Amino acid sequence: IRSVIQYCNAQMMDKLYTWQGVNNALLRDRLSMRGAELLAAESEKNRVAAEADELIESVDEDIQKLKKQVAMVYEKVEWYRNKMDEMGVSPSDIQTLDDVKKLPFTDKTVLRDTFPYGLFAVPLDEIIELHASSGTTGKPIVVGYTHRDMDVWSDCIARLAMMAGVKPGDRCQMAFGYGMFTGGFGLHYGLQKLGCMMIPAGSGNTERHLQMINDYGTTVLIATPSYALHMCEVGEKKGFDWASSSLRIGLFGGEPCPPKMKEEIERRMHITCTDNYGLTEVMGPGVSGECLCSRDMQHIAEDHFLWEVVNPETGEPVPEGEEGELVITPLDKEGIPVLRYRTHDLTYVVTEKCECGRSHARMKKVRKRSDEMLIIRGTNVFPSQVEDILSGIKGVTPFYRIEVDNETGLDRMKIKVEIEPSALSDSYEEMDRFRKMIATKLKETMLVASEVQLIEPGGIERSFGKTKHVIDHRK
Ligand code: DLL
Repeated sequence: IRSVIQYCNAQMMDKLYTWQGVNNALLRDRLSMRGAELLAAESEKNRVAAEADELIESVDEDIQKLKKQVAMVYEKVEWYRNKMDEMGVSPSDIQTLDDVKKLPFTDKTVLRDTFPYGLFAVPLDEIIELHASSGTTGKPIVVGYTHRDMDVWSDCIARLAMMAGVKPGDRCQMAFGYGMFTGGFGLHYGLQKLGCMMIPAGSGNTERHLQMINDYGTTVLIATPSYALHMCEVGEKKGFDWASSSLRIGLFGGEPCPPKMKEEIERRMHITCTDNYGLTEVMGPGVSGECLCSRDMQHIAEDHFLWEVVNPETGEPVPEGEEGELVITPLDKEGIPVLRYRTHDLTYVVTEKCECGRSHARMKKVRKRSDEMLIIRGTNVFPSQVEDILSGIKGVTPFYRIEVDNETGLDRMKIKVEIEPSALSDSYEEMDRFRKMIATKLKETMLVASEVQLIEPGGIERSFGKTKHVIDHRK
């Protein structure tokens, strides 16, 4: 009996040990899983903490820059000093980035009223270059750059070029004009700083541009998107072989580049292109640029520009991600340091980190301006709406023109739509049906009738620079 009991005990102990073993193993496993989780959580915590530190550091740097900038502007620019005194704001009121809201807005009229040098903050012998923007009416707007401004500008351009994949040694052919326009020289200096070879062809003479691409082995083209599209057309007519040309990248900007237009240029030229944004009053190109991850957005150079998005009517901030007017304060401009410049460009901004790894906030590419809105018989119409509708219609080219008048006492909108050769027909009825179909589509979205006129292929004038889509005879 004793030995049976001993045998049973031994069996039970074995089982017990086995269970304990299994339990311990499970426990150990669980603990190690938990350990791994904890480790992962710890490293995530460290990553988030490092990102937060980086953010705090960059915000801190921006605050210091803003404080310094406002103090300098107050001291050196009479217009701002008077304006801030009038508003009861002093530089010491600026302690956080949010305090920027206390500062006065600046718009084109201020630059016009103080033309030419009224807003300059340094003696003219410290200015090494002038640029100007003609605008649509009245006096031009002139801006001046110091040595340091030119340095910062070149850095911003080199940055946007690298975002597009441009590298030192690339051969960059300039199709912007080298005049007072900021596009030509701005990109020229920045690309040289990056170590690229500049081919300063300048604007116009498309056939010569095509010849130069082949002769010099151009790898990067700098142009407005509409001119790039024109180059496609001319190239195709002349039998230029885009597919085997040396061209790899397009750096575009200066005017809206709708996604479909960009896709079309990329497809026809066999290149990758980015669309880059900027404006003369705050620097020129280089304010924001597109990376290759989020193709419809542009990273703002936040270390040099403080951005706000405001309701264009009230000037009040709108929540993140909501469309409004972009307002920019350059943080380290010396020559002409404007505060809270109202761009009139409508966009929204997101601050979440981009897949490309860059942490600078991204603005949605600008498609419309608040001052470009047409009011036709009480209905608001943006040219970008017309563009979007036309881009969805087969047989229509991206070239169009809107003409508005009030000759009869009633607003009239005529939309000239250029068609592709494939859409041409000998039958009047067929062409008229096509025209009416376009007019119906436009009316369905814009809620206002327009007269559509079909224009033969190539019939709408091409521009070497920015394309003017609207002629408003009422102004
Ligand atoms: O166009 C600066 C520039 C030159 C940017 C070349 C990029 C490349 P402005 O002549 O002063 O300066 O015109 C500025 O053009 O307020 C926008 O309305 C429009 N704009 C500029 N770039 C873009 C873009 C230069 N990428 C005005 N997308 C701005 C949409 C743009 N609009």
